[in-house]
Order: sequence, then C-alpha cells, then structure tokens
Amino acid sequence: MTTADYSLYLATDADLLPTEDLQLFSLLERCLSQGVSVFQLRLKGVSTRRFYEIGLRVREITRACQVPLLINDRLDLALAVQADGVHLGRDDLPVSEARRLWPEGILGYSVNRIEDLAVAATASVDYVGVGPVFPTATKRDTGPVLGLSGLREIVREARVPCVAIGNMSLANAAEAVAAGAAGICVISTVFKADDPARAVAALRREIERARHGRSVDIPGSSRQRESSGTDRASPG
Ligand code: TZP
Ligand code: MG
Repeated sequence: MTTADYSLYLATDADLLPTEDLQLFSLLERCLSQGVSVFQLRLKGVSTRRFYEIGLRVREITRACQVPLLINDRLDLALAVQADGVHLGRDDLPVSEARRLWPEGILGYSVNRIEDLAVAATASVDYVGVGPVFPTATKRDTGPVLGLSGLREIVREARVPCVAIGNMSLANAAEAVAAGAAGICVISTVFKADDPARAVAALRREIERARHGRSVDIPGSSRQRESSGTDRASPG
C-alpha cells in the first residue's frame, strides 16, 4: 500500500477549466502551490490525445510542487504520463485488474455503498473516495447522497483512508473531518471560486484547524490564520 496525504485532494472538471493552455497551466500551478496535498486530473469528454498532452505538462507542475498526481478513469494515461496513481470507479477498468497491472501505483476507488468496500479490499486499493456526501451539480451519474451519517458509516467499515467528495466546502470540511474522513476532495468549490488559489489556501487552513484546532503554515501559502482554539464541527 502506498500512503499519501489526502487532506486536500483537488480534482478537475473539464467544463470548469480554461480552454487556453497558458491560462490552464498557470491556474493549476497557482492552486497546487497553496496547500493541495493530492491532485487528480479528471477530464471527462476530452480526447485521449489532449488528455495525454495536458497530463504531461501537469506531471511537470505537480513534480515541481511536490504534489502526487492521480489520473481519473484511465490507467493507460496514468502510466503514459508517469503519474503516481489512478482513480477508478465501478464503470472503469476493474480495480483488481489495475492493481495487477500496476502493483506500485496509488489506486483509488469510488465508493457509495458499504458493499463497494469489498471490491476495494480485493484490489488492495490505497484509499476510497466516498460520496456524494452532499448533492452536487458536478457529477450527475452518482449514487444516492450519503450525508455525513452515510460518510460516517462507510468510514467505520473502511480499512483504508476515506476521502469525502460531493460539494465539499469551507462550510462542511470540518464536519467531514469529524466524521473520520482523511480529507476532502473538491472540484467546484475551487474552480468556481473568484480566486481559486485563495480558495485552496482557505480550505487547507480549515482542514488543519478542524484536525488540530489551530492553523499551520502551509508551504507557499501567503495567509495564515490565528488559532481560534474551538472546533465548530458537530460531534461524530
Ligand atoms: N464523485 C462523486 S461527487 C463528484 C464526484 C466526481 C463531484 C464532486 O465535485 P464537486 O464540485 O466538488 O461537488
Ligand atoms: Mg471513473
């Protein structure tokens, strides 16, 4: 098993990204330097060639920022761009097959029901994405919304880190941490923000605050906040 820090897991949605390369890569660079701990390149509906080309450049950026790079859906592209891992769902290549082909890659699997954990276990996945925790417009073909109670139930049964996904934001990050999530995965909260890099920094501070009751220095982040000493998350 490969361990990573899943605190703030940033993923993309092709519809929310600039189409122009310079803008795209500069945006990702700014976000990745503000406290993202894992990055997933997720480009539904984009051609294989374009996905590959973007992936190559994103590999350079993530290396420079020392952020692990995961590729969504596509084991072939993950290997081709020398990513650190791949994230798969129930409609993708079976995770057991991905594990067989790539024993050392970080392998993530999307989970919506307790039963999905058994599939994850057969392939020794490294982490599971659990969601949608809250209703989201970013992905339509999801299972039922879990809520924090559903997240808590899955966390209780899981033997690997659980990353909460589905409309995760500053307003609910602390609750996800209190429910036992190893971190949160965000798309629209960052990419729909007026200042995405600032949104990243604020989310990271909030997660650290929820975990430790204080803020910590995030490398590259310009704004740190003083400790409030309180945790407004509801109890588990
Ligand atoms: N899987 C479950 S919900 C979701 C995915 C990919 C979308 C998350 O996007 P957002 O914008 O953070 O709700
Ligand atoms: Mg998928």
